[in-house]
Amino acid sequence: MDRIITLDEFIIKRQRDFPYATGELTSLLRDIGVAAKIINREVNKAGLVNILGVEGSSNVSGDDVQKLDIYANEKLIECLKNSGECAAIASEEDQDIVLLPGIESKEAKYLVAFDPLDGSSNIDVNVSVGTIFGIYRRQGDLNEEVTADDFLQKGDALVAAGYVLYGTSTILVYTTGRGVNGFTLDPSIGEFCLSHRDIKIPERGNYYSVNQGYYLKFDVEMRRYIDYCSDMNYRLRYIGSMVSDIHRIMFQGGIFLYPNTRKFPQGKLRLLYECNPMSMIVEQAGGKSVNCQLQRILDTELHELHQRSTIAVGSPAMVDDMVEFVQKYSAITAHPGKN
Ligand code: P6P
Repeated sequence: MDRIITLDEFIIKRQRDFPYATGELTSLLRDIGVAAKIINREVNKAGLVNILGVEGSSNVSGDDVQKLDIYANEKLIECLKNSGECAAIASEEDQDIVLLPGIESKEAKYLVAFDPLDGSSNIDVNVSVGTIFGIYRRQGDLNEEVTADDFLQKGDALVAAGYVLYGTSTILVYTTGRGVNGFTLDPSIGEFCLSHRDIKIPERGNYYSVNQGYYLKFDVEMRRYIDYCSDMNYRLRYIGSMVSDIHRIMFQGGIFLYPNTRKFPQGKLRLLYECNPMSMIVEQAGGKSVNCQLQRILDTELHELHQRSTIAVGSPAMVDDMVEFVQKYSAITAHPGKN
């Protein structure tokens, strides 16, 4: 049996790969790991909330029962204050950015964007949910106060990205731009342990992941591609949690699609803290990620904090197929994904 390598140990060992690294990113990633353990504890007993007291009430121990995504948001913010490396946060749960108090001896160089509990409506029916995070470096003068504009960076500027999947087991998957590694939480020792080294996404797969219920609301070119998936006997798997659906694709191959619909003409998912981090992870594992205008997600200009985007992400050969269909059935000229 391989020696146990904990997330902390792995992060510190990898820090040596970065000549300029001074441990700041290491501290940030470790803060996120701590928050993930705390969130995991609450997610795992969510089903008990109804025994302990419904949300909005106080439970048997007198604590106010919170919606879990608010709880997750607060825990991530709390933990990210620890290291003093994070200057500000952008969260799906907060309309504006959240400035973090500085620590005397520190000059916080990083910004963290996250969706604290993606797919949280699945909680009530005991289906997996996830946390998505992306870490950017502050540009410009560190002495200036952070504004929302500091977050308006392309996904290619991400220094690190990751997700935590609270499923049959809890796994943290992250990249700092040198490959993708997965760590499974061992509750018996309270540590994330290296379980999936150097993840590589299959070139192709037999799964496609899209909300088929919107089929008639998709553009004709997307409907033609979905018909092709069905003709190829690909299996439809759609959990309603982006992290869960993409995690399957990371290991079994496939393509995840959230195209534009009448309700979401720009797409539903958020570029800053959903599409960009997940796209960095997939690309680092050898996959591709484009929007339905065939532009590479990580090249997409960000104009506002909660900007939405369409997305087609997953096995490179399957994203290429989708691009071909869209080109063939529409007048869109390709902005080819990363070669
Ligand atoms: P729909 C969850 O609400 C989420 O943001 C993603 O995790 C998921 O992929 C998508 O929305 C599901 O949206 O419209 O299919 O229910």
